Amino acid sequence: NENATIGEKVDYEIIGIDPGAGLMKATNQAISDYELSDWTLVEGSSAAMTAALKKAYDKEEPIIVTGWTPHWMFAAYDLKYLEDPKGSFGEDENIHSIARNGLKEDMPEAYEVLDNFHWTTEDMGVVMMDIYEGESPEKAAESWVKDNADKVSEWTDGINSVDGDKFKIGYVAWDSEIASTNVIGKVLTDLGYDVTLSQVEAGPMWTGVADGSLDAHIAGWLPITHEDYASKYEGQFEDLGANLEGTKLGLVVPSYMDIDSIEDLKE
Ligand code: PBE
Repeated sequence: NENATIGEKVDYEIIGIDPGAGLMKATNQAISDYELSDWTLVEGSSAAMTAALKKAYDKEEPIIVTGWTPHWMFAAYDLKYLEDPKGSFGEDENIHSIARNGLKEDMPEAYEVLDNFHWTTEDMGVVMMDIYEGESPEKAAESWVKDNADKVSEWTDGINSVDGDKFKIGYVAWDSEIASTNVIGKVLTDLGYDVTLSQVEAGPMWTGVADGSLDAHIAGWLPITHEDYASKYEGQFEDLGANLEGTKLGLVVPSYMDIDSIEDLKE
């Protein structure tokens, strides 16, 4: 129906991701800020969200998803963020590396690598596109590490190898974090660690580092998106600072849709 409102066209649904994601909290904030009480935020996963996006996009149907940058979907599809004049999704922020307390003393080599780890959205994009195009995360990370030996050596220069020490990194199955965690996993493996990449939900990822069952994660979106988790465990982890700058969160739609702002969802 040509005259249907955007809400009617998409059944008043915003396609979300995993409930523990900060992006879901921000979207609920937007629903409240923009008085979108008729709308439902659908819980699922990153993979389900991108599958729904692909399905709609291929048929040029309307869809509204929760999205973030860096993400391969902006390279794969022609998409736009809806303007957010009320600022529900906050400002640009950074992704931080988060170590458990005591890591510096127990495993100074790994600690140092994590402390040095820093790359760009373009770097992460290369790994993400590789995975999107069908490469396994391990192989995509391996290729990036091989092709970027200079960058990697800036993280590892002067750091001694170790002999099979166990190292456990937590991560959530967000496309951006699948890419980053596999790269760091490969770098630590090359340094001699026996690395486990442990896939968990966002809450358990922060809890695990706080209680020491995880050695680290490199998926701390701060200061806004993971603010609740960071303040809950204040003092129970060490923030090693940003590993990537220039992120963004918001509601994302295909460019062929005739709306520009979250305010347009009100009609
Ligand atoms: N995300 C987007 C994380 C950080 C921002 C899905 C990668 C989250 O929402 O918690």
